[in-house]
Amino acid sequence: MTRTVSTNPYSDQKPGTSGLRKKVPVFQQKNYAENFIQSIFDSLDGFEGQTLVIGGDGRYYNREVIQKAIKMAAANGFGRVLVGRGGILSTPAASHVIRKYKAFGGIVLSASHNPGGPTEDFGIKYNVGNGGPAPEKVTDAIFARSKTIDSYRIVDAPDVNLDAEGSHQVDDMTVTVIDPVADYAELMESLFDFDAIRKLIAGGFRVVFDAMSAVTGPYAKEIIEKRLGAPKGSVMNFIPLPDFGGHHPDPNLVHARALYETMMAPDAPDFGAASDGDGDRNLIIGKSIFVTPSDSLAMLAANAHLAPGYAKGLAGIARSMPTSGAADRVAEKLGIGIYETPTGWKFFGNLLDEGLATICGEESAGTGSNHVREKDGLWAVLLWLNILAARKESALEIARKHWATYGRNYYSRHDYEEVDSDAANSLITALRDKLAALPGTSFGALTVDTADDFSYHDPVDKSVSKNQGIRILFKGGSRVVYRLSGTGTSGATLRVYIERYEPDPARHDLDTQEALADLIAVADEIAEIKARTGRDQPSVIT
Ligand code: G16
Repeated sequence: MTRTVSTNPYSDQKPGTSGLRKKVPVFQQKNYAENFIQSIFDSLDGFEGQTLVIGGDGRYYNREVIQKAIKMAAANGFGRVLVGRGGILSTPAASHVIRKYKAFGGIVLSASHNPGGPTEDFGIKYNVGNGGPAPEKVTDAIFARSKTIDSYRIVDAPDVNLDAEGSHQVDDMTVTVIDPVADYAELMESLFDFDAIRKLIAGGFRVVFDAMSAVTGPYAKEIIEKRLGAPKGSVMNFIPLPDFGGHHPDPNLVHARALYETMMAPDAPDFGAASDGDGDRNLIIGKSIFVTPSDSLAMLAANAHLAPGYAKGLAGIARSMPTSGAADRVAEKLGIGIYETPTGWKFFGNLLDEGLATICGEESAGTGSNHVREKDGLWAVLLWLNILAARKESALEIARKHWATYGRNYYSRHDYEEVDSDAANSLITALRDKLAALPGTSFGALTVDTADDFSYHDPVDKSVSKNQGIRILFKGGSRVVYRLSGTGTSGATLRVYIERYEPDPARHDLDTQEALADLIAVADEIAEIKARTGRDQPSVIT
């Protein structure tokens, strides 16, 4: 039986870079999750009788919100819900399930790489029928609705048993609990040469994958150990835990330090990788080499034709604006399109749907392709393995040859986390005010060529997204980019992206921070980072 429950709106339900992310106690406030879910449904048209996919990364509060979402979907008129067993669906798997079963859309419960637990982060994101995150016009409508909502609809029904596959009736709606891994594993097998990877591994090539006690554990166990034959134990931390074992499930050099150290040791395995809370990010570390996400995008694009799923070549490459220009050089050589979008995977959706881009990537450890409409951590790992199997060279050799061919884009991101929001906002405002005066100004050997606040004109739907990051481009191709994170949940996070292009192979073995030292100093001088944030150094350097 459907109930209409009166509620009061909350003013802070504005989706960020990727859905609504808040601390668990915020989501536990009366009707907070219900309001947001009803605001999603109220912003959509035509889902009567259609399918909704629901799943999450298994973090604390996942199961509770899944039960609410199921009962609300029934009350709002969906015909069917597909939900992952245990409430689990990695973000890329959810995207695939939406596409495969022609669902109307999906609700993905995750705060990605942010920590989980009773006082940590939770998130709700809506994905549309192409399997990708809702575009801005939809998230804007959801936010607008959340500010005026006065009731939500829910059926009175017992909780669905999420732990066994099978179908149940909730009022007039069918709920099917599905295997969260099977469809995704089959998709991966259709894209990559599993025989070649199996042979590589059988020949003694050692792979280690850190699932960071997050959602990719079951996926990586099935694919890397079971289907590709890596020995038991190759997948570490494979049980998804509600608090990720107390760690940040963020695959970067800070939070995946142990993996990094393993890969730098003299007896290191051949290939190391990790993925994040919800399985869409990746970290790639070859024996003795960390491959930056920007370089990984360029190297994957340059070699993708070695995998069966991409043997016909790529239509184009897309990267977010702060991602380094390494991929641009590959696109140029291949004679294919390159697209520069704002941060946020949602901006790739139109390019993928229109067939303009095949592979996309972001500096924030996200890479993916037109196989789904989300970035995909395991996909990147498998494409690397396929390339390694085909080229019979190490990751280090592949990287060296790549730089020798295209030049090297030294690249680093400096994050200042939990900065006072007012200080961060005024830093950005002050930078914006300076932009017009910067071109022509010199800082030591560096002279500013152009400076702007990035605006994106979507070539497909013609929408315009303004204020997407401040770029300062220097003569010779170096640049500094500043933006505030749209995924943090406490204070503000200032991200500073620093890049320098080095064509000379004799200078491809420098330490990245040293290679960028002059730009790092200028980045501070122009934005007055230390003075305005009160921080002597970044919280995280990647
Ligand atoms: C989300 C988006 C990504 C984006 C990243 C960084 O990632 O899906 O497309 O690059 O945020 O966002 P920000 O710099 O605003 O923190 P995820 O993995 O958190 O979903």
